Order: sequence, then structure tokens, then C-alpha cells
Amino acid sequence: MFRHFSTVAGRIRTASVSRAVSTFAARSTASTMSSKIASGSLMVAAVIQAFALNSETMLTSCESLPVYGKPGTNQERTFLAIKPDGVQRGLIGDIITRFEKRGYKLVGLKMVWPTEEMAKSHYADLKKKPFFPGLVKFFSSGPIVCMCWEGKDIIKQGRQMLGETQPLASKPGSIRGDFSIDLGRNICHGSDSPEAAEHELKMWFPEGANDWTKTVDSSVYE
Ligand code: DAT
Ligand code: MG
Repeated sequence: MFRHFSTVAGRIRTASVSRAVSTFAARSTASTMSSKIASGSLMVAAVIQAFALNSETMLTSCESLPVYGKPGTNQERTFLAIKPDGVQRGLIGDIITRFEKRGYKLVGLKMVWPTEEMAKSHYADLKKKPFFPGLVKFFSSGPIVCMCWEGKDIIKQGRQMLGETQPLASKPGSIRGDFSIDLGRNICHGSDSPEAAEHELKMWFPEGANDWTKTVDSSVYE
């Protein structure tokens, strides 16, 4: 998985994040396996075996939930990104905070400096638009923050929290309405459909996400 990850995201500068992903995956793999084993002795053997596996195997075997989650459920997932302008303007924390405070769960997070090829692939649906070359150049001009968010109706709600594509048409209270003015500097990206979320999450998180349990979910969902 890491080899594939390195090829796709050639300019990823987050080795420590990758190590953290690996550690987390190791933990969740061990715990998933443990819960499925009834006998005590078998459980001990399985735990030993889980820790003996290398990190590549663990990442692969940990993917019980696809990276794009389950659309239409509380495990729906979307790809949100803070674009180079949002990073430059110091808005990373503010944007993450809005989704955290709403009650959504962050299951993937990393900073990536996209190549032009990655930018072209991400915006492939817009390749015939006259603004495409400028968009690709801008999107690959600096690091972006890639996020995978999970929760009920997150794809649609995420788009609403971002605001309109055109910041001048975005309502105050939305991210674009509060923080941006020009179309080509609208600071954030969000998947616009389940199909787009699947495509984008597979592209930006080939290593998978973190299937952790949020203990306060009973205070978020009834
Ligand atoms: P969104 O980012 O809201 O999904 P989009 O997918 O239509 O919007 O376009 C991607 C980005 O391209 C958008 O965030 C800003 C830029 N863009 C869109 N329309 C544009 C236009 N007419 N001129 C310049 N840039 C544009
Ligand atoms: Mg779009």
C-alpha cells in the first residue's frame, strides 16, 4: 500500500503522518481480530500474529470499511481539502474546527503538495473548461490539506458548509462566505456527490482511513 501511495502522491511530505497511520492501523487490526476470536488461547496466538505482521499487511487487512465509507448512512464519507490559498491564509484550524464542532468525525488528515498531474486528475471533470490550466497551476502551487470526514449526510452538508463555488454568492456563516472573495481563491474543496467522494477519496487516501469509534457519538446522533 505504501509503495502505491508513494507513486500516486509523489510529493507527499508527511512521512511521520504515514507512520502514525501505520501505528493506528496496527492497533485497530489487532482489536478487530481479537473481538472475533472466542477461545482465550486462540486469542493470544492471533494477537501475537497481528503484531508480527508488517505494516503493509496491516493496512491492507484493516480495510473492512471502504475508504469512501457507506453513503446514505452515518458512515458516509467525503473528501474535503483546504487549497493552497487557505493554507497560506492560516485557515486550516478554523476549517477543521467547524466540522469538529458540528459533530462530524475526522478519519483522514494529511498535507500534500500536489503535482500538476495530481491536480489534473483531481479536476478531470473540468478539463475542457477554459480556466482549467490556471486551476491546475494554482492547485499545485503549494501544499493542500487533505481530509476525509465521516457522518450523516456529510457530502451534502459539507458542500453547504463550504458555501457556493462563487464566494460572492456564498452566505455569511459558510466558509467561503466568511473567508473569501474571488472565484479562483475560494480556499476549499468538497466532493459534490457520492461518486465524486469515492473517486477523490480513493485517489487522495489510497492507504485508507482510520476507522475509529467516537465515544461521544451518542451525544451527536439520537
Ligand atoms: P467547486 O469547487 O465548488 O466544486 P467546481 O468544481 O465547478 O466548483 O470548480 C472547481 C474550482 O475551479 C472552483 O472551486 C474554482 C474554480 N472555478 C470554477 N469555475 C470557474 C470559473 N468560471 N473561472 C475560474 N475559476 C473557476
Ligand atoms: Mg467541484
